[in-house]
Amino acid sequence: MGFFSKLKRLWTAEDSPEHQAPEGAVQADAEEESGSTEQTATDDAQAEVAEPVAQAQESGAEEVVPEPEKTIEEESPEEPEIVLTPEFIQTEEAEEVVEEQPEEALQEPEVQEEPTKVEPAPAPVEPAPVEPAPAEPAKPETATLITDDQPQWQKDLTVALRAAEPKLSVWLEHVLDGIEEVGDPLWERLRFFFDALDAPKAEAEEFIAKFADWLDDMEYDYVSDFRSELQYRLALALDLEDEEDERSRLFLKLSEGLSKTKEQITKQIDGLLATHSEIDESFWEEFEEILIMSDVGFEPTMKLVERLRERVRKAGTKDPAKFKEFMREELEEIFKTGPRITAVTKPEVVLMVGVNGVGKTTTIAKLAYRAQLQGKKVLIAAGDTFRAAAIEQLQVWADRIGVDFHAKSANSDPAAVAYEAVERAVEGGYDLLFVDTAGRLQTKVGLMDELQKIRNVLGKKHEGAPHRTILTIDATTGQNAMSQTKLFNEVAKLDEIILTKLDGTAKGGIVVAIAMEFNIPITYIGLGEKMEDLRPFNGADFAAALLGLEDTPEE
Ligand SMILES: Nc1nc2c(ncn2[C@@H]2O[C@H](COP(=O)(O)OP(=O)(O)OP(=O)(O)O)[C@@H](O)[C@H]2O)c(=O)[nH]1
Ligand SMILES: [Mg+2]
Repeated sequence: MGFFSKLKRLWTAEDSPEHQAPEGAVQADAEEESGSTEQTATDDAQAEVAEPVAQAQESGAEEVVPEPEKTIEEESPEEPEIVLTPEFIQTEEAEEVVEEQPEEALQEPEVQEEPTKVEPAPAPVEPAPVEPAPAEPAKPETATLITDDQPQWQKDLTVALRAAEPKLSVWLEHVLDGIEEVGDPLWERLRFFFDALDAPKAEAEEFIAKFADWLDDMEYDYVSDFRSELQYRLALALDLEDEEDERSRLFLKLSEGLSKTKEQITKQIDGLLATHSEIDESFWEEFEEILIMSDVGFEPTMKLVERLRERVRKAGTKDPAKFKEFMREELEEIFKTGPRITAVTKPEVVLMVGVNGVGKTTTIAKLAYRAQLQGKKVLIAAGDTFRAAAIEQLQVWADRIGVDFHAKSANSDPAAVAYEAVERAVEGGYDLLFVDTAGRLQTKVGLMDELQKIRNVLGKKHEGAPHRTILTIDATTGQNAMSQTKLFNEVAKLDEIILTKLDGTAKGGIVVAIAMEFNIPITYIGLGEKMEDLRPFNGADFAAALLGLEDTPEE
């Protein structure tokens, strides 16, 4: 992310056409830059770029490529596994669960990029020592220079970028203009773009080389297949995820991802509003029913209704037209959590917990991927030693996203894995260590004891560890999520919750229930299996998307 920080000062207002330096300024700029630009652009890194193989998959960058992965079913048939199912936890039954949940073949999500936002950064031109400019007096230099000896595309691109709205998506539009496939022209364009952003060459080359490797792995050939990933990577690298540009992309994704839940909640609320001319008792009764049916749960529903009644009362109106706005405000309030202390002595240790099959392992991969794109040095540890397949699955992920991996053999002590991993992370100067854990064990008590042991070991080896204990919850389990959260919070003192699989369920109301019942921040939500489908949770956006309202631009 380092080099990209400079991006924000580029192409500033002064650079916009109207503000261009007088006379030959553009030219001059162009010249200065070109000096550095062109040189960089071409030669170096190209060689290493692997040529992605044919088979472009068409669904755009978003498709997950089927990966050769391990299937969970590899477990030995004769050891009837006792699974700690959500139901088990919910009912808090004795200790053993009878049958195993049908395990799906794990899909290996491929690495995907997340769209990042770019901010408009007009950058003042800086005078740069360029090539000996003959006749002309010293000219102010600009980030992007145009020189006579540049190829026409570079001149055109420079002009286009200068005139463009300073947003990553718009810039990318210009950078990729006319490029349809992977190949040297693509790498030259990217190098030119990085140069124009004044990015250190080594970091730019690293970015390009990693991206080329990824394209190769994915066998993507066409821009249409990887454009989204490229934007995602740039946004993370540039720290632009909060930009409006990127936010609207996310909002769209959120709205789409929540479509089933919206079907349940939004449509019903719209129907309620359409059939009531005022907010009266029958309105509230029907509203309660809608919430309960949407998996908000009984108690949270009662609380939410009470809060809304109060809000409506205070507003002194019975007009149903205002109701959604009230509800949005209330939900935003509910989703708000206090500031968190994020400063820790590196490495930051993240312990992932949750019952079987909720998405812990794939979520670790997605988080590690994000962190890695943000320039962090990441280690992931296979603390789920209960099944060999779990270790392999994580290893495949680590290899795929290019982060380091620590494991011991199957059935070894998870606490020992955690101990070694944290030691390695400290000694190796890692920024982040993710520890995966088993979601199934012989007994619930066994699972909880094990988590406790892992926590103790981590804390002994590295102060404050685990710094974040994250519970992953499968949103499709609806109300079971409540008992899971309660149970894990008692044992593992949760710092965060991540809700996965919101894309496949009408039970998204559970997000509201969790937020109301536990004072634990929801930090990410899973909207699909691809890497870029794990997104930071934004309460205001979520509330708006859930209610079918407009994005909240100021956020
Ligand atoms: N549709 C969708 N699928 C998801 C999401 N997150 C995870 N999955 C899928 O859920 C399945 C289970 O994910 P895992 O990461 O293996 O779950 P786990 O919690 O590690 O499971 P165990 O190791 O068996 O306890 C995989 O097929 C994932 O691709 C999501 O947000 N949306
Ligand atoms: Mg797992």
